[in-house]
Amino acid sequence: MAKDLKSVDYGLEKIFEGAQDFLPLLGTDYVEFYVGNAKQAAHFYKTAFGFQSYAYKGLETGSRDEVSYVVKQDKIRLVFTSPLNSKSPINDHIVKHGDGVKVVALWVDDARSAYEETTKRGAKSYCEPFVEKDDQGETVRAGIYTYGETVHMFVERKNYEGAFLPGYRVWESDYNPTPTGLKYVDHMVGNVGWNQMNKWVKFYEDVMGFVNFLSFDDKQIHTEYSALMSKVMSNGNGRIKFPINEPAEAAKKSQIEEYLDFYEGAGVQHLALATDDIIKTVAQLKARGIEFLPPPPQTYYDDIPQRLGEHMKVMKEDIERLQELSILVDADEDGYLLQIFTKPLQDRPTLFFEIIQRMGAKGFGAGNFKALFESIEREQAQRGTL
Ligand code: TYF
Ligand code: FE
Repeated sequence: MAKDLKSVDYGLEKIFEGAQDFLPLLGTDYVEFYVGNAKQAAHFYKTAFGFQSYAYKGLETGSRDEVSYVVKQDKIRLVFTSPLNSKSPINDHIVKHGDGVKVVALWVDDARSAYEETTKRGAKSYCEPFVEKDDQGETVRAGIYTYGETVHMFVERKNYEGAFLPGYRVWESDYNPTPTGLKYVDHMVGNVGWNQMNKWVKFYEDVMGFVNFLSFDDKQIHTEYSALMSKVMSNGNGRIKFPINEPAEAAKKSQIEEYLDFYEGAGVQHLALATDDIIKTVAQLKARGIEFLPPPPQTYYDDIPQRLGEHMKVMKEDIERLQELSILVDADEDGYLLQIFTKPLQDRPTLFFEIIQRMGAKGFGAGNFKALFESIEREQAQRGTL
């Protein structure tokens, strides 16, 4: 099964010349969530997002302290992990943060080298390289901390043929709802505390060899009420993109601050999942009960031709259909993109998903920020946290 995770052409190869090559990354390997009830979480992500049963470990496989369900859709693998008793340290994570992302795992050819190169540049160790084996071969993993209690695991699977990782068995299930067209993780965003953004930008530069290829300051990212700053970090081949947000001072509470309050610290704010037919994907997700931010006002859709300029000529999607589904559209010099954001996916207003379709554009939808943040604020107001 390791075989189908071959490199994908993201159209970004080698554009980040300033990046360093001491940490070659092949792609996102998996994203692991610590949740209160992994069985139910996996069911939700299968039912609502069309993920497929993939791998499992728990009491039946000899895992006495924790249970993990792995689901998959094209290149995307999500792991939902829960503790099986009160002694597991996973409990502390859930008590503090609620359900959330613990591990952003990165696929490498050499996990020992990834660990050495990053720890010698100052990364805080989460776990030293360890080998896991079964009759399908062996994997090597190692982990370092990033912002908050979030971890990057380096996953080396070149000598492994099995399902997911040793210790897991294939999860056979008769229940596998139709996929919704989600293909790969486009980017993953971290929210960090006040004035912490540049510290984490430096971490990704110095420790991981990434480059800062886009920045948005509070003059660009603000509404009447709130503000934030964001810098996008990318590895050299462009497959791993991590925007980092921090709150900025404004009239009312920033959405980043709301996140930090409820997550009780820094953490993953959103996963952007790519599709190549956003209209179909979003229609499916809505039919399955996923809630998205409500559409921006009519003027937003009236302004699309002006915002898209040249790209309007090649845009295939019907604006009325986009509006019906509350999909946003923006363009940059390379092309246009379509995007939409779910409401928070758990009880605390913390993690959400973005669905994105890139039609050449390499940006993050800066032209949508104002309309998007105003939508988020209408939700915040309903929660009494604006
Ligand atoms: O990843 C991005 O930059 C876009 C826009 O709190 C965005 O998806 C930025 C900040 C934010 C929500 C969305
Ligand atoms: Fe995003």
